[in-house]
Amino acid sequence: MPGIGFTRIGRNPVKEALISGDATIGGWITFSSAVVAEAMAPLGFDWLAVDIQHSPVGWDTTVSCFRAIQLGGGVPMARIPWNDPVWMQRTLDAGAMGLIIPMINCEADAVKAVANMHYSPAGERSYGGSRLRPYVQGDWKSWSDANMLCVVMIETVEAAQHSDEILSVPGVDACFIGPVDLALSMGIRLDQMGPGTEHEALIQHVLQVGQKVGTPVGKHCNDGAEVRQRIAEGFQFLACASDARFMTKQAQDELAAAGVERRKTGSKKGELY
Ligand code: 3PY
Ligand code: MG
Repeated sequence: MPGIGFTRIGRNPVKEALISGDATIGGWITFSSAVVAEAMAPLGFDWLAVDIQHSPVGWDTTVSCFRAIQLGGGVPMARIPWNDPVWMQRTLDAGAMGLIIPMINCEADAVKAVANMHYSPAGERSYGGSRLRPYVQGDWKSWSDANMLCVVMIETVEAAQHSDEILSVPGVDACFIGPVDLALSMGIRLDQMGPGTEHEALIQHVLQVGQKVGTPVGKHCNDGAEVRQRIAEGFQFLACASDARFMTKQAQDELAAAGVERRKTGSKKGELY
């Protein structure tokens, strides 16, 4: 009996799209649930990131989320807790096809991140039992070195000031602006972001640098309307809010539609999650 079979993974379509100059739209999994990841995966996101940095997700559940995303036809990614070889190498082995790496503040941080995405001789990744290996086309080492997506986060003033060096490091596939940490690093309140602010000027500065050096720029967006606006501006790697934001917003809307005035505990202006 042949069984139901599985699809072999050729190229990483997110990496290909970015290289072609296209925009990609991702979803953000904070609910620590493979069932949520499975529900999100077939909806049409180009990639889905499990947020290991800012959610209580455990290791086994992270693996289950990657499986669920893959099953639904999405590209599994993760935002790891730190620019650390242990997190990077374990998360890649667990089945991520790309990593979003927080707090990359200088060229050396970016060089370190890239090194841990690649096996020797190009990098410093240790070789082990990677979960995706049976699913890819061809030789695992070559596939992995060519297809893992390295996305560095620009989320401090220092990072924005060094964005030219950071985004010029070979192997940095894209950057992803974290607007909230960027605001905190500027010493401003979260309601001081938006059009006409210094915060927005820094975001646009990073976009211009990315376009100058040829590295795609992304951002975590509040909602679909912002994703659309940022794509029109030239951003290419956009995350649309989060699973938690979708659920709480819908719940609030439905309660309001039902005419129920209850506690207002939902996200406030400037909060992504
Ligand atoms: C931030 O806004 O700081 C983020 O990390 C968003 O993902
Ligand atoms: Mg952040």
